[in-house]
Amino acid sequence: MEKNFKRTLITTALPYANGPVHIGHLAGVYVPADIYARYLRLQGREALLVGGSDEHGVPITLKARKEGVTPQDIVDRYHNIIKDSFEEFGVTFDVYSRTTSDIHTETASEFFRHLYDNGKFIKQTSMQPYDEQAGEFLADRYVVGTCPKCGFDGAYGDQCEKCGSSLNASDLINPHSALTNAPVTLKETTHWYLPLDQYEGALKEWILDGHKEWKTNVYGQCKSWIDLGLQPRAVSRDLDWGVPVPVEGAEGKVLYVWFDAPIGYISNTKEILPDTWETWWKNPETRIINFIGKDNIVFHCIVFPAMLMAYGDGYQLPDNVPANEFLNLEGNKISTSRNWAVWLHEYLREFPGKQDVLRYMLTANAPETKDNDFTWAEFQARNNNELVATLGNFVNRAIVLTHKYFGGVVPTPGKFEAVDEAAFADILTTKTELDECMETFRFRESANRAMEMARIGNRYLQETEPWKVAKADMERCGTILYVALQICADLAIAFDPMLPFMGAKLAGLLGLGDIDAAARGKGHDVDWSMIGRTDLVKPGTKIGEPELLFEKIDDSVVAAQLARLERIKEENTIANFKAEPQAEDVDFETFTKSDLRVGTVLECKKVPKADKLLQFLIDDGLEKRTIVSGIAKYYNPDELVGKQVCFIANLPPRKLKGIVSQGMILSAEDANGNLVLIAPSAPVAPGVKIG
Ligand code: B3M
Ligand code: ZN
Repeated sequence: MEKNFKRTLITTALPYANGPVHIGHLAGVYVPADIYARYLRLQGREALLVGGSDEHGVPITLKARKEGVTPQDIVDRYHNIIKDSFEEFGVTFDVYSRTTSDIHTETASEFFRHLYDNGKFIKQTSMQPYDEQAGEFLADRYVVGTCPKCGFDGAYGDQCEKCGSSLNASDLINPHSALTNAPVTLKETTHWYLPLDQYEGALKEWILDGHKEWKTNVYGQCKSWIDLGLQPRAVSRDLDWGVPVPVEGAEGKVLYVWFDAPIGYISNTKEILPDTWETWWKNPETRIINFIGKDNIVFHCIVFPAMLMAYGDGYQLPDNVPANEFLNLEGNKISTSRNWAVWLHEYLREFPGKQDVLRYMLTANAPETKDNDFTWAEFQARNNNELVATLGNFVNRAIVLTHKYFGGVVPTPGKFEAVDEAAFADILTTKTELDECMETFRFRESANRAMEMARIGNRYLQETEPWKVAKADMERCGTILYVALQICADLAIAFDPMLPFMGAKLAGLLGLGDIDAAARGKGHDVDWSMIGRTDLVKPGTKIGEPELLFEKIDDSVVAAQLARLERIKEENTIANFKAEPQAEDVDFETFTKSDLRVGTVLECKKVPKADKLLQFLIDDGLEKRTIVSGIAKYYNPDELVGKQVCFIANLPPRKLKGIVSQGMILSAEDANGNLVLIAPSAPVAPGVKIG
């Protein structure tokens, strides 16, 4: 399988610039891609990491309409937020551009025109969803309705975000317009189609026969698409936002966003390498890797490759498409529209200097083979138990002891003993495993292998006890610390792709040189192959002062994040609440017969053997009355004494658990399904009538 590639072009799915990026995007695409790029560059292998924002398509225009601004406003706002947050997060893009750039418009137009001129498209007229009220065709997400597969009533005309099925507008139950809510009608229109069926044989041979090494989730999806039989796919849309279809008679039509977006990888390469971009796209010695999420598999493995085959001219197909599954957040699907996410730009603000903690969490818990859950409790545990207690602790001990016994100068080692040789050998074995994981895109296990090196370090210090040896044999103590410092240097390099901020700090402390430059392909003080060497940190080097690499995260931090999510849940429930239809009218006279009053709580206690019931003694202005109410789960009885409540006074008394209840206290259900008492907004006299 391994060919002799000279360079690697790494692309990352272009996020829609209709919102900031969140942990789902990071775990699925950007963290693994950056790890891989840094890993290659640290080896001195040539790599290019290409990204950018996807600024066309219905996701953008829908958002613009919702806010009453132009699509350009939306993409300008989010492109900048996304770009800046990636940079601050340490993602080493060689280019991060956008699909509204001139060079992209030119490149995508030329691509279409080339296929058009070579007869690669078919032109078809068909009936398409249309909104009579708005006078517009309803492309993709402009049609909403009920998913035929899972019954979700907010499914889009191209996809159900609840169950992930890929759909056509005509599959939806009760399809209506996202613009006006009007029922969808059909109107005739003409589009260009890429006849995917003509590429079926070639795709089969390339993927099903030629790439059996691909991840099973990716290979499996490709196989089921191909087995179902490929159909021609429209590559244009009736929209006014996008790259105009560059042929005559196509007024009011733009390229389908999934036609232009992957060409963005090419345009963005051209943008930084105007003279040599073809080396990255058309040279068989270049290996192309597309990092994406699972919902983009068909576009990257079937549609875009068919476009490249249709274009010809030496365009290379990806060698691998290591798509990840989805990350959930605290048990629920991440959703931009429901604000159910941890947003990168907010994380950076709330956790300054803690980029590596999130990078580590998203790597160690990456959804590589199945959907995974991000929980704040695990975030805390991985930080406290792994980054602080295992990695940070080992490095700190080695550095502190070197300062304590050798004034912070790397000691000259004596002869290595068996335990020293064994530690070096263990590091080398672990490095081989780490390499294997990195090469096969198994970054979860890479994090585990790198952490294993810290465990090797901790075990080594535990076994050799330099703090005891120091009392009797300073030379041996020096050898032990020398070995420990070599392991620290191994950790700086081995972890750098995953934890680049820690890597740079530690490399600096140990005088290894500029590891970040090496990981960006802009210098080469440090090389991956140095891991495991016995002379990485030189004797006589003055190392930096001990400083903690990671800090403990308190329970209160987790609690604050969970409280924030609770609030979002409540906001969503309130926003999505569907009020019951109004009850039948009652005449005024009937209504005035009900006697609603305010009362003051004199006493309140739990009803024994009834976990739902509270027994109230109410001052109702006339006398005292007892009312039993089913709100024990939501209130502590002591808190209610002295409070005012509203109640229906003239219901016939009824017995509950042997207690005669004279009336009913009014309450309503809140967003969490808890009952809340209804009370006057300012104190009134007990017995005052409501009406
Ligand atoms: N913007 C879909 C997405 O963000 C799309 C990816 C384009 S990659 C060329 O999931
Ligand atoms: Zn569905």
